[in-house]
Amino acid sequence: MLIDSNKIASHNEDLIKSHKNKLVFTASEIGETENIIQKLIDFQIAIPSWALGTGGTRFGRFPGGGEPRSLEEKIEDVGLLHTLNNASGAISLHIPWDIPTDYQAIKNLAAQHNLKFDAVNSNTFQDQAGQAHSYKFGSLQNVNKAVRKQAIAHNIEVIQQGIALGSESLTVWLADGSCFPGQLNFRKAYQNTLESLEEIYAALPSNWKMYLEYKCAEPNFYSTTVADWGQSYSYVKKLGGKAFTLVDLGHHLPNANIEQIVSLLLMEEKLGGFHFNDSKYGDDDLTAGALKPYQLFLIFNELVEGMDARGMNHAKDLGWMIDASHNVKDPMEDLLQSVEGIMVAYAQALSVDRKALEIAQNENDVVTSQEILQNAFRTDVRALVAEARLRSGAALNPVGLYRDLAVRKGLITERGFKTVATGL
Ligand code: LRH
Ligand code: MN
Ligand code: MN
Repeated sequence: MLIDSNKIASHNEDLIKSHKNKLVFTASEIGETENIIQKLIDFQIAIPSWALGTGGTRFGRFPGGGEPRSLEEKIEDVGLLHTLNNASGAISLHIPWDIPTDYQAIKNLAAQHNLKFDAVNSNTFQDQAGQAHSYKFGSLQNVNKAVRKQAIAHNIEVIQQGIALGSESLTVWLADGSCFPGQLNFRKAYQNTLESLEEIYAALPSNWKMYLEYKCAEPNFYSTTVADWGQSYSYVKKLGGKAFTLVDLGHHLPNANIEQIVSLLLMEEKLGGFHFNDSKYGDDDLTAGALKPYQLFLIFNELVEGMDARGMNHAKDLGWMIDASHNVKDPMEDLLQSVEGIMVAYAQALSVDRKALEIAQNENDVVTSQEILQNAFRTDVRALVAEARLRSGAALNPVGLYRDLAVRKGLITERGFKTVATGL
């Protein structure tokens, strides 16, 4: 299924008048907006292949209709999102949930949809059919060398597949840890993990990055071998210049100050990228910006400040990825909402009066500092995000157009109602 550019044009025409009014008002509030709009046009967020089907929970799964049945159909779905918002120009694959067979054909298909391959993700948190050893007691940390070797070989194979697709980064997330005190010798688990990571790192091409994602708990509930940013940092620091920490917003202990973590990792040149999502309790994987939009804004505030201070390119120097999945929404609509939530937070952070903030901070003027940030957060910047879409040929209201065109209905007709995407 493809969305005709005429359909986007006529949708935009219907909305243009009210959009332009909002834009004029936003510009009158913010002042200089051209720079912000250009940065929004350049910004792209990778879509995780595993989010295109309805996510399950351990209590059940309720597949929606027309879910993608293959990697090709996942690419088509991301292509639809990118056509609607021109901000989802990449897909992140999870192997072996996604098994590329004909690499050239997959690359061609992605190129037809203007998509790049973002980080490839390895999976040593599940056993696969026909696998010699089980990951029940961990993968890279395992006390059994044969298990570690198998997990290392899998990661190296994922790198090879990524090379064949034109990806340039590997994300490693380990479920490794323990459920009970005494189960694990922490020091040996760390050593084994480090040695295993070193072998994987050695297989990285020179232009590649390795992202090491941390998570405080789940599926192990007593200890996690890469539990927090400090532990990830300790590994990536030892590994070398191509290894970075990946921040998944849902992987922290409650009330962690994620924006401060982000600022510190950036300063240490070890921030690799993000898995955006939102949560109330744990790794809830809810829509980005759905629950704590102020936190998301504060994270972007640190990113903009820190990246500008380092002369970094906002669009290219970090890995921007979503990692969300749900039981109750159409995944495509949900992903459009996540991208919008991220872009809004980014636009708000770009609109912060940095000079005034610096002066207020240097004068220890706490009230003014807070006013500056809250003023930016409370300014409605949605017209800037919409304008970025308009200028790049995408839809002013992506969710609205998705519904008007009955995209889901079309996918169900094409693929059938009872389809189940591979993934979580
Ligand atoms: C683990 C995680 C990690 C996995 C994905 C499916 O909770 O965030 O990024 O690869 O979920
Ligand atoms: Mn994640
Ligand atoms: Mn997660």
